[in-house]
Amino acid sequence: MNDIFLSACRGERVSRIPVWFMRQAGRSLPGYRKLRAKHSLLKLVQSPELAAQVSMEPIELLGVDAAILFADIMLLPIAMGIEVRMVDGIGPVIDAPIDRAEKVSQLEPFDAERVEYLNETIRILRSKLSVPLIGFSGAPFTLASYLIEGKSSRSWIKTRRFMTEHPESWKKLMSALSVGIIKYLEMQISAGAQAVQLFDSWVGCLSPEEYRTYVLPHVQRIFTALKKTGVPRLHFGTHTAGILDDFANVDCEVIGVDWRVSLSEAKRRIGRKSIQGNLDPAMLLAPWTTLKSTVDGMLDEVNSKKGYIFNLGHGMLPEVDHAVVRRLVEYVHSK
Ligand code: 1CP
Repeated sequence: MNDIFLSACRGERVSRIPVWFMRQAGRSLPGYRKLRAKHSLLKLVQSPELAAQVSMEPIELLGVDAAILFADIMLLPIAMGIEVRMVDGIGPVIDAPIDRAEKVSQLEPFDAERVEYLNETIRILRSKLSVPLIGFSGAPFTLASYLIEGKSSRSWIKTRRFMTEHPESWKKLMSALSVGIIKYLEMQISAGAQAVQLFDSWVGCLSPEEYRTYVLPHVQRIFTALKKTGVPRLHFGTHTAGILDDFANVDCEVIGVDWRVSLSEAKRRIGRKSIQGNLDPAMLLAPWTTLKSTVDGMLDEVNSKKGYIFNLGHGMLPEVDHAVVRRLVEYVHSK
């Protein structure tokens, strides 16, 4: 069993730096693409044998030190009674978004039966994997942004307007999501997930003041509730340089950062927690010499085999060549 990822999460010294990549399962990999040619994303996610196969592919092909459950952040809203369509080339679409304060009550309590298949996927993975399995959920802000906007956004105007116009309804929405997230992650941990990551992909659009007022208490509640499970808890977001002091000030083991902040600055602001990141995903498309010198720079800044997990600063792009990624994993392992 290779558990250097878990050791690094807990801040222990490891023999070599653990590596995994956000969005490593799917998109860029040949086995996944073959399966996707035959099945929809939701069909794959709901078929434990196939989903497990997708989670396993990067372990063999890329040589990474952790597997991530093949699922999507939108499974939680689905388990809370929201109808979500996954549209190719766009992402999640909600035809009846929560675009008015009265609609918050449409969100039902988390119903584990609606995502029961994940337990089976996790059990299959645990019986086959020789690296730890990471479970995950979207964070309340990022999930709320899809529920309110109805689809992907790069300005989140409706979300931020909702937040300031209807602070009480916003609180209700964030609380309902947080309770659901806790149950959802507890379910994954009970089934065998050995670490959990909260993806707050879009929260970096907020000011530090907004983050503290509208988001932080809810995220804190989630991490506090999960402490008793004993598994490492990872908190990831992008564009978080402006809010990093608050973002990192939650009760968790690992903070994931993107490439818009240097690892040395992030380390300074994060303090004693472990750090995960932060290669620009586009760097995987650069010539090897450029990629290598960027990675050398990152490793120089970290300068330690304690409390560091090599990862991207955001998800792996579909265009990447897995031979390059494998070479990179071997290179980081050799350092
Ligand atoms: O490693 C993996 O790719 C497998 C598991 C996984 C994960 C961790 C999927 C499957 N989705 C996610 C997380 C996820 N989903 C996030 C958080 C991480 C991030 O920021 O990238 C987010 C924001 C989503 C929402 C989502 N689902 C999007 C993004 C839309 C946007 O606003 O930009 C998309 C395109 C999807 C569909 C989806 N989910 C997963 C895959 C492999 C796909 C693509 C489907 C396909 O084209 O085959």
